[in-house]
Amino acid sequence: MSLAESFVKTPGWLDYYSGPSKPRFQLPAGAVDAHCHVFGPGDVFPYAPQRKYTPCDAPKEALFALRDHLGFEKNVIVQATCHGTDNRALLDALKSSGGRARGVATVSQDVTDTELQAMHAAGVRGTRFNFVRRLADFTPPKVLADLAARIAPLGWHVVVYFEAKDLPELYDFFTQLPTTVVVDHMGRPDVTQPVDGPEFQRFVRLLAEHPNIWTKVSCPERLSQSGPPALDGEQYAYRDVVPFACQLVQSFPDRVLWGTDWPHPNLKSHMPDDGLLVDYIPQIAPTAELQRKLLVDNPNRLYWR
Ligand code: 0GY
Repeated sequence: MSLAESFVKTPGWLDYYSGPSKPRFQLPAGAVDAHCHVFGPGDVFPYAPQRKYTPCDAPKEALFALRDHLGFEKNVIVQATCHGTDNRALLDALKSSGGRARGVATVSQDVTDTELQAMHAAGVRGTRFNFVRRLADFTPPKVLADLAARIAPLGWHVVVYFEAKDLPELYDFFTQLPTTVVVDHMGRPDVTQPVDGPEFQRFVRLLAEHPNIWTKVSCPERLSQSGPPALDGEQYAYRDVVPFACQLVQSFPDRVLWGTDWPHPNLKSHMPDDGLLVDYIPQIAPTAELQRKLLVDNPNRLYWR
């Protein structure tokens, strides 16, 4: 039996949308998809034994084809938990991108300085700390703080992923990190709560009081409760998420990033049409200036300087 046959997708797994539409929104020149992943292929880059899910393969060729179809110039590829701390699929994608991809790796405390330098040479510019319990096992904060201190001299930043309900206990840890900190998916707010309510305003305060903290205003398809989904030509998808992202884009225009999150791991209800996801962007960044900052200036400053 080949390795490929030994990976069986998690039951109920939704594969990425095939044949996405061409966006109506024309991305500005130099736009970066600043949050996406590669998965496998499993027979070349096996999934990690400690993974919490087994995805469909989503190789670099498919990611780069989507980049070109949607009109992005570049990608920031984020190590997904299904590959654990084995960054080979990520590094391979970076090396084949012709300089058009940068990466965010996941590293353990055993990583050597030589390995960190090799990752930097391949295009890695950050490491990700994952606090979402369904995705990753607990790592003691001291271990993470030590890692942050080691990557800081490389000019890397820390990407953090957590659920809004866990922010109070993580707040002090985040604010003491010595690097730029990028929060995935707006800190995953509960969008049935008011945008000016205490939960989301805690997150707004985190950014307002800490100029080194950025956020990705991505993943409406994951956060939305009432849709409508980015399917069937819908031009105003995920309306319930728009006020949350709008507030962040308006308040912190120089510290926001956007990405497709392709191939959208672990979605349960539907798989978005990535072309329509791009059409969501003008709802949250309504002017050309905000769009340029979100899609071009900010990611280039963080990843290609
Ligand atoms: C995302 C979100 C998810 C998964 C991962 O690394 C991952 O496995 O990030 C999720 O399941 O919410 O950003 O892709």
